Amino acid sequence: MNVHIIDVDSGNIRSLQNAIHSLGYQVVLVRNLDEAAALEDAEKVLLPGVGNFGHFMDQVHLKQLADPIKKYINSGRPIMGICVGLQALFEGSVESPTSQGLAILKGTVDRFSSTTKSVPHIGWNGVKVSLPTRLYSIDPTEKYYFVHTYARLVSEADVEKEFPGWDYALGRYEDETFIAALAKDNLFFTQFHPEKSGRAGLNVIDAFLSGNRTDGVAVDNSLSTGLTKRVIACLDVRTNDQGDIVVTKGDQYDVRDKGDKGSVRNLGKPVEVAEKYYQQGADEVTFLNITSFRNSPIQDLPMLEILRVASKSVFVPFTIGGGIRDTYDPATDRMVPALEVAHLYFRSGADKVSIGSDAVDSAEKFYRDGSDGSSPIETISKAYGAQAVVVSVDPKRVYVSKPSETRHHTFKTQFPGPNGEEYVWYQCTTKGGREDRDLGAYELAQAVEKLGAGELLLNCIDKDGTNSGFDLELVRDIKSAVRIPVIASSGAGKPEHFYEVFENTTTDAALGAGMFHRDEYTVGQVKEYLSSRGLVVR
Ligand code: 1PR
Repeated sequence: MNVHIIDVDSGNIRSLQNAIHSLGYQVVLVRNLDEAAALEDAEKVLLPGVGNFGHFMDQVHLKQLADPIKKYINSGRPIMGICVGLQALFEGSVESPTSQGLAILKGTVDRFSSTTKSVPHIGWNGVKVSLPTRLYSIDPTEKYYFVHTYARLVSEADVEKEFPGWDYALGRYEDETFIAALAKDNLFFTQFHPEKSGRAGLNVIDAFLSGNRTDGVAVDNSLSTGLTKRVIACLDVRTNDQGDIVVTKGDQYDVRDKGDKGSVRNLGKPVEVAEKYYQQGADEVTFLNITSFRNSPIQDLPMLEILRVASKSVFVPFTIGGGIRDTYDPATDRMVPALEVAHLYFRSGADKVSIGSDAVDSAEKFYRDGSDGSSPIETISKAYGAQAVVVSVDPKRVYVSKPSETRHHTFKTQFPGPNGEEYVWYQCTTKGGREDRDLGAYELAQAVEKLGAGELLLNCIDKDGTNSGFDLELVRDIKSAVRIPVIASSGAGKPEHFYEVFENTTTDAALGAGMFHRDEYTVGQVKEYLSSRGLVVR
């Protein structure tokens, strides 16, 4: 059977295509009015949406796809919307008040409150389902991957009244309850990404495509399981001296062996390593192309190829970093905007892009001149949504005796410096730690949040590769600076370190590299340990 996907260029649809292929179906893309003619005979349609509601709906209207979609829906044939595809059901969204939804349901989509929690809501969340279960295998004992700032908020008490006749799944994000899925007659919509939700998500897509709406999953049905703690595996990728693309790992960013030859450490092939971590239960996989400041990503086709191949068998979110900035492309002799570079990655299977060096430039410019909407963070965030833009920070510790010695934000450290200095600030670096900048990580975090970043990947050069645990002080300090989620990174050496950072800070996720690459521990062992200590993990 052919499965038709409405493709309005809204983020990563390759993963959805790959998920459908892996289930044995063919995909036909519907990208404009001409191609919409194929909907006349379509049997199953998917409406995936990622990112900004306004961008998504405006594209639907611009490409004249709203009427063909409504016509298809009115014919009674099955359609499944995903993420913004669910939000499109409503009349509009506070995200883009001037853009019109499909208005199949009354009301608008709201924004999560960030008063007491990180927003966007990113990660694996449990759901509660209406009974009897008629939601295409959505299973309350599983967790599903959500990534969104906006949602249809609802109270548990009112949901039946507000959505009469609909089967529904609800998610709870701390103090707020939201619609996680809706189904009625031929309509099925999920706020989560089934194509990024591992086996549990593939089961949902499979049930929809095979028309199996009721398979009566046994339920432990409560709203108690909210967002889990995410464990992320990170692959630093670069070309070694033989010209092969390898996973490597540095000590404090030095990736060369200490011996005579000083060759680049080779810890495996990127796709194989990513598959290994997916099988072990990694909640996300991050690829950092660590030499991209020299090699233009436009020419870096192997990196794109790695993503394309990995996304065929790895069904959890991918972040890709390295070289996301306005770039000169010698092949076409033109400047390629960062938005276009990001687009290449999204089309190849990335869910988020991570911006490192360029974010420091943008933050400095922001403090100097304010914002004019042109920075890569802003342009990518506007088109693909804040949740698709991660800023990767490479800070290092600088000691001072008293705060007045520097204009940067400092705090009192429990680990005084070599001369007994009691205060520290964290200096931003660029180009893989090679260049020091006159900007603190705290100030950077606040600037990039204002510019539209949706998450911070917080490395720490002092801790990288040391196996001595995360820099808890740094994590706490940056968490206090922003409301967007923070991924703690650098220093993980054993499962206890993950527990320590989740218990002693409010970090949203924690990332490990070396300890996994050297096979000292598996991701599964980390999660088992966290679970044994009472933390909720997937
Ligand atoms: O500046 O936008 O082109 O992005 C370059 C990206 O590459 C940045 O995200 C930067 O952090 C990364 N990068 C550049 N050089 C290096 C290097 O190691 N020489 N790697 C590098 C950063 C740090 C983490 C690492 C954790 C965990 N690697 O990603 O995975 O520290 O390690 P551990 O668990 O073994 O301690 P741009």
